[in-house]
Amino acid sequence: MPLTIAQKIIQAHLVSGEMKAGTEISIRIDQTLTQDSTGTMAYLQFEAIGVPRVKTERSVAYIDHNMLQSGFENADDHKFIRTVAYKHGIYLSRPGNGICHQVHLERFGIPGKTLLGSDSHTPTGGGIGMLAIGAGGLDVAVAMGGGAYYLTMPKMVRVELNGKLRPYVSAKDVILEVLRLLSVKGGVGKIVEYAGPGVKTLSVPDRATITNMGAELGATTSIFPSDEVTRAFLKAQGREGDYVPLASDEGAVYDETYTIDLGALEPLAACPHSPDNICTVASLAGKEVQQVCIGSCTNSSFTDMMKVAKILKNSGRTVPPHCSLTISCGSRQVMSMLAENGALADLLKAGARVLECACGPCIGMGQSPESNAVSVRTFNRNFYGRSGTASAQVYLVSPETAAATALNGAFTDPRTLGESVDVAMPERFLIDDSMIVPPASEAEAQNVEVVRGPNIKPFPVNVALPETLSGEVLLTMEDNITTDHIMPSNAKLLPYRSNIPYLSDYCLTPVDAQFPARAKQKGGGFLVAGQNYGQGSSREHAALVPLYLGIKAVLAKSFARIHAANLVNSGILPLVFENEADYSALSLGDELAIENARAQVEAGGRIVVTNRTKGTKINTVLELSDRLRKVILAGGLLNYTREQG
Ligand code: MIC
Ligand code: SF4
Repeated sequence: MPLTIAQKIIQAHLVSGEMKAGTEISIRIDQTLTQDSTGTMAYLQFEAIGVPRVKTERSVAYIDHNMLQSGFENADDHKFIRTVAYKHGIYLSRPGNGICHQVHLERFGIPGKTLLGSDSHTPTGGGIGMLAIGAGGLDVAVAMGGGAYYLTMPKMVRVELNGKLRPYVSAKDVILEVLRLLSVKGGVGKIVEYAGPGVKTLSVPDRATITNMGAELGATTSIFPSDEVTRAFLKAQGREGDYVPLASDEGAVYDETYTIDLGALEPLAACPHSPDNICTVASLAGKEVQQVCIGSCTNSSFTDMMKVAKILKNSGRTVPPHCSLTISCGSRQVMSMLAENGALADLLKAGARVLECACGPCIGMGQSPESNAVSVRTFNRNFYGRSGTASAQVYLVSPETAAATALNGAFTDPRTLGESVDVAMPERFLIDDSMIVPPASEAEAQNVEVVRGPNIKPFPVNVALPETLSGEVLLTMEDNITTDHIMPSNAKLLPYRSNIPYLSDYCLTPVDAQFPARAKQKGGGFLVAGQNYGQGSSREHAALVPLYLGIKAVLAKSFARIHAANLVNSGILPLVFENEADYSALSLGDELAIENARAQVEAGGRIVVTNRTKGTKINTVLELSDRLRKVILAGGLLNYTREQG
């Protein structure tokens, strides 16, 4: 049978199940990555599993998120990650070496391999032909321990790219167009594969920009073929030996197909507060902008930064006083090359505030804009409040649009700059892996002490599912609630990623400031939500903190993939309304109960929820495999894994 690229990789890694869309499969994981803001928890869970040394081909721990050290907490967590990685066979990419996805693409990614990462933008690896999937930390911990990764076999989407991008239109505009076509929930349960003659016109960093933001479609992952462009990139990284060609078979079957004429695209922007709220940059032209931020795992490659440097240099100008321009390179490799070829000086001359190679403003780690600011970013998420300034309006654009906009302090279509800027892919990148620390040898590892700071608190573990779940509706929410709503992350809160009790006072506060106090006073209860609940990040804190607050089940119209998995891993029931009209019939304070909960979960399928206040019954569906129902019965994945020995 002819196969798609993703199906070929899945087939080669299949541990259980059949490649039938919608059914549960499990796959062997070759590589894992963690970053620090999810990693501390993932390594605590890895320790709890009790496997002494990772069983993957390559596991890498990155430190790139919690970089502002305004107290001891982040530095202590870095030390924990450094020592735990050294002990258990994990490579460490030290703080300063760059953003996990960019560095992984440069130094470790291999076409045809599977990569599981505790970060939702792990699909960046799809740019080099990896099957790269984002997951909660516990799933990554299990994979490090040699366990298979379970997922629902996705449907296949083909995006056919024709033609060639015009000057000043770039990869970011391609993925913004895909978001316009499919929306933030259009990719749930699907893998997006790029194909067609346009593919060869895109470099690996371009492809990685596109697969990176496939996360915003809710897709399981996105992937490009591995071709001569991939080979050239790997060769320039001194890794030609890692090259493997990959393409879909003639006649491979896709569930959906879209066609994009690259030559017809124009510069686009995602408007507040959703990555699929797309308009043209031309339609925003002239709107004043107070901040421009260039970087993040979406757009921080050498070629992106060179284009920005050239645009700024060609203008000969400095950004106007009302507009702040920040630049964060994706990796030490990128920044070193800019330093060596003089482009860094061009950026500084234009007035850029050059930040360290890290996530930085993308996760609100500093650079929160002024009140009511218009902030234009090359990032991938513009969710409400994520910048750290609740009143800010964040737009997502390409590096070219960002540079042109910074120069004028107002939205500018980069095509108005005139002659195009061309940046060739380097034939050789500057290779220096001295900030990557290999793990201790097995013998040496015995004597390595893992150092835990006082900020590391035990994480909550659920109990086996009781016979009856009861409690009040503690919050009702709209569609598209993000994990940034559920567990906000910013410079003030990120240092507490290993301190669930502390974080619990901020849970869902962007929706309702009273929620944590109410949940604590009522001793837990239920959450009610609309479509696509939990979209965005992979942070399992968005499940662990509700668990700590006593949340028993979430009733929603639909769930985002990673968040639903994190809820199950925590033993919280993700229930989907059988009849969407029941959503509006639920009110804050309604007393709900799930009677015979164990028997209902064991039977699978429908779960009946009683509304004791209104005297009604609500039918919901627990769309889980037999194995996941057992996970729920055990009170979460950790209990289940222990039960299985
Ligand atoms: C994000 O972009 O939202 C993050 C921060 O990288 C998260 C991970 C986290 O919350 O630590 C993600 O994308 O998974
Ligand atoms: Fe870091 Fe932003 Fe990428 Fe998340 S999306 S990994 S915060 S750069």
